[in-house]
This record gives sequence, C-alpha cells and structure tokens, in this order.
Amino acid sequence: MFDKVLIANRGEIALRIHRACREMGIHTVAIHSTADNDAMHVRLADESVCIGPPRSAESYLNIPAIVSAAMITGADAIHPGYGFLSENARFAEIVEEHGLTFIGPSPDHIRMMGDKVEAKRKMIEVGVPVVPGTDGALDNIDEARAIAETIGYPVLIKASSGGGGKGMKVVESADQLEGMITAAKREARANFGDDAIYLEKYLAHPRHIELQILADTHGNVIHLGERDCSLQRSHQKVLEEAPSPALNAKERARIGQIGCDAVRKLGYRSAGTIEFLYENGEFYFIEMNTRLQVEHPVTEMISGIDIVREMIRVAAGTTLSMTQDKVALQGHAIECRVNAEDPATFTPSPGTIEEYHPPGGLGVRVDSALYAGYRVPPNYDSLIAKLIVHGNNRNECLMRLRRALEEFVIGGIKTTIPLHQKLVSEPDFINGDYDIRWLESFVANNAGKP
Ligand code: MV4
Repeated sequence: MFDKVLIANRGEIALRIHRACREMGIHTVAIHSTADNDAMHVRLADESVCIGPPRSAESYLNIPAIVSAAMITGADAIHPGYGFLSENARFAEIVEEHGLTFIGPSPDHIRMMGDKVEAKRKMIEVGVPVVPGTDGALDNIDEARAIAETIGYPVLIKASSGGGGKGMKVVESADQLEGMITAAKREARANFGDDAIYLEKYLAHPRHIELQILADTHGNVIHLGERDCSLQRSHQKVLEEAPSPALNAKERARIGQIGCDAVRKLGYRSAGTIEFLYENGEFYFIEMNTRLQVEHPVTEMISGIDIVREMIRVAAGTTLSMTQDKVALQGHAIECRVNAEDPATFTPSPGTIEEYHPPGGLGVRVDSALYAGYRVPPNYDSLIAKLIVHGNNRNECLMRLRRALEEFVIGGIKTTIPLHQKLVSEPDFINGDYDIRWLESFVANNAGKP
C-alpha cells in the first residue's frame, strides 16, 4: 500500500480524498494556489506545496509543478479528484513516466472515453445499447442525410471531443441539416481543435441515469447501482439521487450486468461511471466518465462502500474489498449541491463566510471545505458544499432532507440553499416525476419569487 498520496485538487473533494487516505494510514500532500493559502484542504493535509498563482492554468492544471511537488515530497501516488486534470490522459501518462501511480484508470482508457465517437464504438462492441445514429464520425453530408432520414428528425449533432453537453446542436428538419453540420464542424474545430462530429436520434424527454462501476486489476468488476442525475440546468447537476425513482430492481440488475460485462471486456480499472439516457423503459449509452464523480456520495450512502478507498486499493494492485453478491443497496440517498451563487440568477457570489452551521443528525452528511471566516475565492468552481441525506426509503430521505436544509446556515454570501428548499417541496419532485428538461422550467417559473 502507498505511504504517501498527493491530492491534485482543492475544496471538498480534496478533503474527501484526504479522509480516505487518513483512515488507511496513508500520509497526504496537499497542493494549492496562492488563492488557497488558507484553504481547509491545506490545513488538513500532512504536508502542502504551493504550486502557483490563482489562475487554474498556472496552478491546479500545471502538470510540471504538480509532478515536481510529488517528487519533492516523496509521494508514491497522485489522486486527481474530479475536474482539473482528472480526465487528462497525458497527465496520467506523465505521472506514470515519473514512477508515480495515477489513482484512476489507464491513460489509454481515459483517452478512449474522451473521444466520444471511439467510446460509442467500443461500447457497441462490448454489448452496450447506444442511441441510434452514425456509426463512427460523420464524413459526408449524403451519409448524414441518409442516416437522419432512417432514424427520423429531430436529430442531434455532437462533437466527438465535446461531452458534458458542449458542442451539441438539435436539427429539427432536413433543410437545416447541411448548414448546422457546417456550423458544428467549425465550432468543434475552434473549441476542441478537432472537427469530428457524429449524429444521434434526439431524445426529447429522457432521464439521465448513470451506473457506478468499480474494477480492479484482477478481473473483478462490480456495480453499485445507479444515480438519477436528471435535475440539471445549463449542464450543471443540481441534485442527484440513488436509486432512481424510475427504475425497478429488474431494470437495475439488467443495466448493472450489461455495464459490468462491458467494463470487464474493456479491461478497465478503478472507478468509472457509465452515463445513459433512459426513455420509455430503454437505456441508451451516451458517455463514460473515467473519474471519481461529484455525486459519488449518494452511492456510498446506499451501499456503505467507500469509493475513494476502493480506488486507492485498486491503484495499489489490491483486489476490491467485496464481490457483487456482498453489495446490498439499502434505502435512499439524495445530494443537494450547494453553490456560492445567487439562487435566482445563478451568478457567482464569492466572499467571506460570516456564519457556518452545517446540519447533523442521523443520515446526514456534509462534504465541504468551508469554515467560518473562510473567504470563497472567485477563481474556481462555485460548488462549496454537498448535503447528502440518507433514509430507509425515499419518503424518509425527503423528510430528513427538508429538515437538514432548514438547519443549514451559510452566512455572508448567497448560496443555492433556498433553491433546494423550494425544490424539495415541489409535487413533481416529491413524486419522482421529472426528466432532464424539468428543472429548467421549474427555475424559469420560480426565478425571483421568494
Ligand atoms: C442527448 C440528449 C438527447 N438526445 N443525446 C447532454 C450532456 C451530454 N452528456 C449528453 N447530453 C444530452 N445528450 C441525445 N441523443 C440530451 C442531452 C442533454 C442532457 C443529458 C443529460 C442531462 C441533462 C441534459 C440536458 C440537456 C441535454
């Protein structure tokens, strides 16, 4: 097992990784920018290294500085967390070239899933259902026309190097197709330096359901069920829950089996998430995330499994600590993402935390790097806390969540707590009756209302 791990991240996820390391008897190294001199992740770690100025490009994305920090402190391994360098295949490669261990999948698997056309092709190969569309990248307009006619309008143009909703265009009818392909290619080249695009049938009202996978280097693969992440706005997840209110045990077992078989065939290791759109009882693969995800705690709460610990074990060459038959998903969990933003306009609201009182009690977890007196810097993502609540069933979870949201005090800046308070009293949400479009209209109807 590792003696020392460098945590190449900041904020709540840096704390989350530190906690797993500490419980395993592993020393930790924090890295930080000058904007994070007083950050909690720096205070908690055994050692810290300042790696650059506030701008991410010069600090949390600065590969030479981060690898140097690992070498100087004698770290054995690097955990990238989410965002920043977590899905940068070149970073994973450089880490390994320096004799360090990257706590995550192989560079080849990161690269494979980063190329959305390649990812889809591989998933078809290993038996995963995908959204109907082009097989491979689109190379001429006649092919595009023929495929769009076959699958039927509307169709969606996606950039192969996009993902997470970047570079998507809905085409309503045949007369728009050529112009939109030309525009999509131009934008993809400008934004990603790669003009490869592909076409898919446009699903109008799906749910976003993702499967949590864990795999070791000894051929063991397990799944920890799904998360429903349909409540998003501008491709930012707002609230996630597990299990999905839309799935039954049979569908869960089926998609879990499909996902595990696929990942085993791909030879994938570490934690991974397979994203699906789910509509009319059918699953359609869209993307695979080769990292620890923000919303992993909802899965931890219903499975009792420490996903970060499993990632560290796998990276050290150990086996997963349980087999599929030992995985028992119990009860229900919901995560509310608390952002330093105006809850009506979503404009960032950095500044000093004057008061901080997180909720507690049975089944309540808060993952956050906040403390009273801390100044939220304006330079990074606005996620400042995750409130995760567990109950024996969805109704108990909801009652507990309402109570916890009432207790939560973050003073001095605006946060999205009031938005969550409204959301958890909304009949459609209470009934689990929502899809990926639902939150946008909820926000539009509630903007500015007290
Ligand atoms: C889609 C889709 C409808 N049809 N693909 C957005 C993020 C990226 N991961 C894929 N996305 C979508 N792909 C087809 N064929 C709708 C979306 C989408 C979406 C997906 C999940 C959660 C929220 C979303 C919001 C808008 C669009």
